[in-house]
Amino acid sequence: MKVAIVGASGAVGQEFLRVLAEKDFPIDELVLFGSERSAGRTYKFRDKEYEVKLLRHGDDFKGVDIAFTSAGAGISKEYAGDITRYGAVMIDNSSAFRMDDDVPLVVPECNAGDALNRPRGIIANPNCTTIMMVVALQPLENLSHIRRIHVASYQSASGAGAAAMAELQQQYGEIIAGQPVTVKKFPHQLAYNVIPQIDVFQPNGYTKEEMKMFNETRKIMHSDVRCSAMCVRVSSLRAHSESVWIETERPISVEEAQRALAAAPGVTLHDDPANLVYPMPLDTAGKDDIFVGRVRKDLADDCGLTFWLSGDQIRKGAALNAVQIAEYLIKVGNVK
Ligand code: 2RA
Repeated sequence: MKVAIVGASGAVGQEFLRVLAEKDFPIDELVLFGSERSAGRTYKFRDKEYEVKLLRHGDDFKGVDIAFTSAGAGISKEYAGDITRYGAVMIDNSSAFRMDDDVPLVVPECNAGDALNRPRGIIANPNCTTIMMVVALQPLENLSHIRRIHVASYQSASGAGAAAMAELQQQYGEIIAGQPVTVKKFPHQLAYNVIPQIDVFQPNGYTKEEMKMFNETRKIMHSDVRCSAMCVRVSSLRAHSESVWIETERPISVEEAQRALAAAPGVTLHDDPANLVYPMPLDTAGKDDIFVGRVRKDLADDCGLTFWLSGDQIRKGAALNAVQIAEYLIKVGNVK
């Protein structure tokens, strides 16, 4: 298997290297690509050093079986033709193709089979907040159709990339040293703050991030569900959390929901409030599963259930989900 990573120096690119190494993914040959800024850097993978090549138009993807791309929507759009021309499957982390009808949007726990129908050779990896939520929603949807979702997210600095994580840490250092605070990657200072804006505002008053949760959830779950989201940046470093309220067609009891969640692939139930057990980003960072807790009835809705989740945005929210898609294709013999 020849594997390419585009955007190898970014937070997600680096996580691809870790996840692929940990999982013993079948790689005979690995090629790393990046921008002019990162070309020439070297990274270790399974005891061998690999140099990042400059991403350019041409035949560099000839012979590549799977290309994981995470370099932004503009780069994905510009290079998709070069990447897929000779048959490589492009598993794309950007928002470039997510809502295109001829590009499947896949979370293996929900709709792995959609990955098999990819007329353009492209499979899109959903936005991190959507991935994390649908992994927890699928076992509940299997019990009773979810009609409505309300969700508030608590998104860490990592969602804005490696430089943003560094900026958050720098801000705390500057505050402690009594220096002016550097603000480049976020619309406001994030240290000691929460920012009720992720991505840009749309004409309806929601942000792009919030509309991703509405649109992507419907596509992945093949559902008419309506999802109203409020996405907020908080000063945790690398795991996102979400408060979720759902309304189902028939009422689901807390015990029934807990049983379904505990048995679901990709979910770990951490729900023992009497012993102060509930998911928190400090504990879920670096882990593969989405952790769910605080499951309870919605006091405002007889058919409502509410819960809290937390998961590593760079792993399941990005690199791990993409690698799991590739693992599925390998398992069913559908790479080329
Ligand atoms: C964020 N979800 O947290 C975005 C990244 N895709 O900023």
